[in-house]
Amino acid sequence: APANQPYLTSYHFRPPQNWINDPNGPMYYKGVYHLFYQYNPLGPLFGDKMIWAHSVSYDLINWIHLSHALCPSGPYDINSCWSGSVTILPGDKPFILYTGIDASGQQVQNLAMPENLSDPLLKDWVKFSGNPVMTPPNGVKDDMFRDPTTAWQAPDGRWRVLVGGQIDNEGMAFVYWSWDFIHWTKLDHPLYSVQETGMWECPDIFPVSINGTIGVDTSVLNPGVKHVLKTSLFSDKHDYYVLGTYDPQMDIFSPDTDFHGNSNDLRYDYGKFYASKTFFDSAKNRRVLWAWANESDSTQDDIDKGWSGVQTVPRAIWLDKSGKQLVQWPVEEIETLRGKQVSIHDKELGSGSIVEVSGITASQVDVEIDFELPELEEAELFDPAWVDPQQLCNDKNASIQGRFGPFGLLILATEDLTEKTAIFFRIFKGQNKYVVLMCSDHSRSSLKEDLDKTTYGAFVDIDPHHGKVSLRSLVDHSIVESFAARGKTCITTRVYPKVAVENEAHLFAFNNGTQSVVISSLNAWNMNQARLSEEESFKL
Ligand code: DQQ
Repeated sequence: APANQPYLTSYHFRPPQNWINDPNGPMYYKGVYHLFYQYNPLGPLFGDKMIWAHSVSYDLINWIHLSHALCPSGPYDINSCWSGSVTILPGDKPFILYTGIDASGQQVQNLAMPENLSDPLLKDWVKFSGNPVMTPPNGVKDDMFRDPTTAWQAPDGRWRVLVGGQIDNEGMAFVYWSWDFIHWTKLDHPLYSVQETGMWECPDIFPVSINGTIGVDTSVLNPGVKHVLKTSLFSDKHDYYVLGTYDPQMDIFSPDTDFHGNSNDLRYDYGKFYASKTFFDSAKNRRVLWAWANESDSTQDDIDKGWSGVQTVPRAIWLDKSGKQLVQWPVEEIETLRGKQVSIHDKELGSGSIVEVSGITASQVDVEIDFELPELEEAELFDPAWVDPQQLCNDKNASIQGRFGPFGLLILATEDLTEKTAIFFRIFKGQNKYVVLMCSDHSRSSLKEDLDKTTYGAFVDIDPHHGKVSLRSLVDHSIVESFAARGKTCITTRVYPKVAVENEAHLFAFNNGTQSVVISSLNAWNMNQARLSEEESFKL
């Protein structure tokens, strides 16, 4: 990164400058990955003329920035082109459905199509002359109606699409029907709604295979799949999901478990991860998840940096064997950026010990660590009143000694540990099972002030009795994406160390519990920079 830009990421997707937020319309089309995203071409803060920027890739890692796909132009989107999705119609025809902020400030849904289907990069997009195709339904406020999903075709041949909204603080996903993708009719009832959850932004719905990790097209409906419904809750800026059954006759979604939109519910990620969207990647038969990771620094910092926001590393997403939750793992292509490797094997971490992982550039690294656990009989008792894992991580931060844990990694740390981001585990003994807590503690992440240093935490649904717990962290200057137990629990965080930048950054494994744990293996790789180029420079 340039000397005056220590927080600029090296392998996370971002434009050269300015504000970005939600990923829009990701797709794989004829050998090319497309990512559109919310972008303010005028500066580093959110703007009142948001557009769809457009980039393409052959591997989801290296990207070419193209000209903007959608900019405000007609009465139906003159005040912004907000989030939406792509659906590939039969005959290989991609259609964008997006939210326009119209001339009167109301949220409407619009269509756009590629100008030239034989252009391999689909550079130019034409807005449908009949826009808008949906306007806020009766009883729905003008600014509570947005973010259409990828549409799916039910067995009756009719297209369905969801649009996020709320009525009287009841968050919901409206369903629209169409035979031709142009004329849309709203169903009387929403697909699903939950009281007191407020505005539902960026809903997503997709099938997952019940057996195995293979992803399927959004329209697939058979006994081999179940459905995921995701909502981005505007009120608390988290992406929640629930597993359940989609009934194509009634067009309703029945969740397997209660859903309230609070800390008892499942999230894709328990850190900074919002407005996410998935797509089916037919090249590798997987479902891929993108999300926006906002900054945690101040508005003034963003103005000084000239940029704000990155996209997370795309993740493959599938149903866990338990059938009770999803699992996410960075797409395998990210491993092509791995350079120099250092390893540690069979190293005991006694009480209070710390081991430096030296010989790598710790500000830009992919690290995987497997801990081997001893007999857990003596674990601290878990108090059933501890229902909020984030609070628990806050109360028991990295400096508080336990029995089994805290143990984990100290990331973007100074040599003297005055700065460090601690990603760690604690293990407790519950009523009839052990409880594994994962924490991402940023309270000491920077000597700088004016940063959001909120600690994040979540439970990891594994049985540590079997002796192992693993952690992988992707570190990229100001973002750390961590995956516990091979992707069962994920926490993404933004951190801005003052001293522990570039070559001053160190990486350690630590154990601050009274009991020893063993690093059965640790592998860390320097990460090379991804190529993010403008189209012109790419041509050279
Ligand atoms: N961001 C978009 C909206 C969406 C929100 C505007 C979610 O369409 O509801 O940039 O971050």
